[in-house]
Amino acid sequence: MSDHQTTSAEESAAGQPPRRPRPRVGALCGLIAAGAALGTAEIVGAFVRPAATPLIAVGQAVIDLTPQALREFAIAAVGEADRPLLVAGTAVLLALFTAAIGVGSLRRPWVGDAGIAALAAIAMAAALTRPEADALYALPSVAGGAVALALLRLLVRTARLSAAAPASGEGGENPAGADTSAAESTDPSEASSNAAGARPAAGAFDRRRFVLLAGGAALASAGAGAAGRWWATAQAGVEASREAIRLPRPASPAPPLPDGAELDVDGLSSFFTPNGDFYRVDTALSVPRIDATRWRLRIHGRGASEREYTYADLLERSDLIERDVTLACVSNRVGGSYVGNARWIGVPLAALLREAGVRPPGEGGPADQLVSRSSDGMTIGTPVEALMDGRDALLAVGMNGKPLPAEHGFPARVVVPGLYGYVSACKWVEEMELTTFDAFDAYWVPRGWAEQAPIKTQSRIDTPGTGAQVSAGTVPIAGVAWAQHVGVEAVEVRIDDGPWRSARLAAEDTADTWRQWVLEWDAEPGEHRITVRATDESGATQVAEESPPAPDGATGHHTVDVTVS
Ligand SMILES: Nc1nc2c(c(=O)[nH]1)N[C@H]1C(S)=C(S)[C@@H](COP(=O)(O)O)O[C@H]1N2
Ligand SMILES: [Mo]
Repeated sequence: MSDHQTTSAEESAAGQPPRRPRPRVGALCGLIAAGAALGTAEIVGAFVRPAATPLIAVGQAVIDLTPQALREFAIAAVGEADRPLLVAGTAVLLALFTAAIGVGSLRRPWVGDAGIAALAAIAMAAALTRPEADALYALPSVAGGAVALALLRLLVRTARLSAAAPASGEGGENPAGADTSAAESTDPSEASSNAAGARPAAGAFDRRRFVLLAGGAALASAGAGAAGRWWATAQAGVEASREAIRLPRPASPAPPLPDGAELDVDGLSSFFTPNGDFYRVDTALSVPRIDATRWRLRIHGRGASEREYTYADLLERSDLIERDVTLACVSNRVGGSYVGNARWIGVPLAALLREAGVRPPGEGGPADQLVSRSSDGMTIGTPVEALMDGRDALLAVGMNGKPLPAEHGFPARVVVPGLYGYVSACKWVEEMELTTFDAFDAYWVPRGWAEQAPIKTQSRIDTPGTGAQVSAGTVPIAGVAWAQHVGVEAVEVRIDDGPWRSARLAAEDTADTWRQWVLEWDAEPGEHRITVRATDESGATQVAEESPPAPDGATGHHTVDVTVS
């Protein structure tokens, strides 16, 4: 064996200058303690309250507390990656912080205690302030914090005391390392030179014992993590039960898609958006996994006699309908992707409300707002009048022939033609309360979004894409246009500053769905800007004036710049 392989324990045994643990050992202690905290919280959370694990709870609190402007920016900047980015960002901050407290606690153990207590308190506060929180939401953070506290102390003591032992009581005489820590805190770069052996009184660092302990702890945390994942798979039992559900044939099926409703153009959105491609917008960091056999929907409030429905109640009803409805998000930018079209199966919401004795305001009913609440505490406020005015407002259970995917609200969600998702489309809905707009502000309203928000008429160019290089000659320009519950009457396209030309519209499915359109363009070489605008059946044409999504939906024309050669 060569000399290069001597460990520090062997070095000290060989009488070489003993070492004090380096800062990076402290950092490692901190990181391992953090890992153990997360692993512990993960496994406790999995069995108690999955949404209460620290990364999820803190990330969720960040989502709810982030000022709207910043949120808009984050969504614009990173698109749908904002969710993983948020979790990763939280994890990185946690890693940096715990590494720092690990280093600090090498000389001042209270730094570790205080740091971890602070982290656990933050995680606990974040979990307990979730709208759906109960006392058990504190448990993952408390358990994780306790384990981290004990482990960090143990690791640091192993690194410190075993290091101090051979140096005849250095640790006892100078427990806080007062002079050394003062020197090192003024100049961090000095710390590494000290650790490199300049300080003679420091003891050797027993690497073997430390590695055993640290490795064991890391392994145990990973094991806890794996157990958590195993539980997640066990929860996929919820997924299996979802897959096994047979949706009944609706009493009123959707009429067949008319011929010519779907154009055959490369790059054009398909008429029906497959479930796997359907945009997803919600505030949930962990998708609620709800067992349909235990799910209940409660309807109550002003002017309503309380009613409760099970999932089976819904499926057994004789008034199930199937309808094609295009869903859109208010935060969709002009030309954006937060819009999709699906064939939904559900119970007419008006029928459920009538069963509860609800009358719309137009008939003298006392409630003008229906507040839907989801299992994760989202609140969405919808005008009762719109729900009962004859449109196909649904409590949906099926999406494109399948039970709702978990991401899209299983077991049941609301779908209302013509209203943006944040004022209608509550996923994972468990409660509907009849109230008034005066009496209650739903989730997004105090965050700067309009109380009521019908979907604005919009059009989008799907192909060619912006920045595309195309060859001169005939180029199909195609896309989709929507004016839910009103209907699209015309789509026009303009090249550069030329005249508006009528695009060919695909056949209309219903006024509640988007419509594809195409224009054969005789493209001439050069740089060109393509602009689109739609006119709805009320005769209103999309305005050119650009306004941002907040507070009630973006306006402006979608444009695409292309190079023709
Ligand atoms: N529980 C819950 N439901 C929700 C939301 C949410 O954050 N939580 N977001 C709403 C918004 S803003 C939109 S646009 C639609 C999006 O539905 P999707 O994700 O199925 O496309 O869901 C609505 N329903
Ligand atoms: Mo939305």
